[in-house]
Amino acid sequence: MEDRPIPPPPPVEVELTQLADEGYVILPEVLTATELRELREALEPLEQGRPMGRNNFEGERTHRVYSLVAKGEVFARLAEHPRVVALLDRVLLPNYLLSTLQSIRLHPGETEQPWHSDDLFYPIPRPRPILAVSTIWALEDFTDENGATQLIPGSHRWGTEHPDDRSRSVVGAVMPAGSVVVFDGALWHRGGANRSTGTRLCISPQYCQPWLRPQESQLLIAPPEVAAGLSERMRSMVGYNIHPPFVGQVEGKHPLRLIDPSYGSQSRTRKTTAAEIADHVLARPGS
Ligand SMILES: O=C(O)CCC(=O)C(=O)O
Repeated sequence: MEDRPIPPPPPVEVELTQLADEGYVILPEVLTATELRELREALEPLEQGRPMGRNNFEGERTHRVYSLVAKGEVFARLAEHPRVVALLDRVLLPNYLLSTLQSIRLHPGETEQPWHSDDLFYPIPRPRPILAVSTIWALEDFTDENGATQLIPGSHRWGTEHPDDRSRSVVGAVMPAGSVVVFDGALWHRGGANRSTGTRLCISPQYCQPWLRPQESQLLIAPPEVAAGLSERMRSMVGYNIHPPFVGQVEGKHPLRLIDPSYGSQSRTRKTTAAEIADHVLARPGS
């Protein structure tokens, strides 16, 4: 398939309104054919020989590859795609974190996943202010038959109810390969059943507020020598940053000093607001 021009996106305000009202928004056909091919090719060797999931949540007919941020630049780039970042920058606090970056390939015969929300492990009563945002990038067409993610519009505002115990409508995230669904971490959803003869492949980057513990221990996945090869934004997203004034510090210093010896000599205009606040509050190097 040839790359064709990507049409201009709708104003980000329109997407933000749908995200706030419905709890999700689909951004159709964001990736080019070349980007899709690169992602699929990078993933294929990582899936070889992997066992299927260990339970019906991971999916007993599903291959997952976790911790993708350190497994290829192409994955890290996807997790900081500008169309998604434009939304994250508006709904999460500065210095939000990458919570997990994983692929999910449903094979034929996979059954529906249990209903869940992706922020369910944070013990804060619902309804609650936004804690996390999930995204699911379709690397193959998502159809009702092959297990498109099922979403319950508006359920990000629910209290403690479970979808099995109340009336609700369900929408399938039916979308062509290259599209992404972005949703509030509190939205009830599940992977669908794959009743087709092919697979349904996605990559799911998920993000959380900068004061929460991410699902994956990103600082172990991307220790300083790995983080040095990541973009500035991605370093921040894996935790080389602070939530002001000092959550995330190391030895009383900004964690970027671990991977960037010149950090202290950078012009102040290049620093984020958070880094500036940190430098006011935290001890100076060597002190
Ligand atoms: O595969 C899907 O469509 C959804 C997966 C999911 O929600 C999860 O594993 O948390």
